[in-house]
Amino acid sequence: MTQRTLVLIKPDGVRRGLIGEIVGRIERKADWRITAMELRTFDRETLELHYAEHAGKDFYGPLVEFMASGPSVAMIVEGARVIPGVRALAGATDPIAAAPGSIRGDYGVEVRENLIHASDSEESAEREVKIFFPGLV
Ligand code: RTP
Ligand code: MG
Repeated sequence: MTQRTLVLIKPDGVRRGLIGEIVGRIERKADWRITAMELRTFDRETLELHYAEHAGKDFYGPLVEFMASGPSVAMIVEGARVIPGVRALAGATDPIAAAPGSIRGDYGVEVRENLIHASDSEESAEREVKIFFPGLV
């Protein structure tokens, strides 16, 4: 089933020079393709909308600050089973619990600075695509 998902390479991934590594893992999956991509420091308003489900949690403020601390890569990835697929490539939220071989498992140590975001459902994907690529239908 063809899906689309919103993927972010977070500021830590960009700062550490891991754009190519992360994009490469996504591009090498059969059938998947990147259909939109932007490198930009996103403003707090955009990030607060994106993380609205976490508003009020203790990690929300520091999370928005971190996400606004430098450029991220936002992209739309389309292809077969891509929503659960990129989540699997990313690994568990806590990089120490994430399986070795996953992006977080291979490169992360901190829960907040965990390199990548990927939409967790079709509803989230459509909501997040509109936030980061408002010009697209
Ligand atoms: P994401 O939304 O970024 O793809 O990650 P996720 O679904 O695996 O994790 P989620 O629970 O949605 O949390 C969003 C992001 O918030 C940061 N976080 N910090 N306890 C903490 O300090 C904490 N918990 C979560 C992470 O950057 C996480 O990816
Ligand atoms: Mg999430």
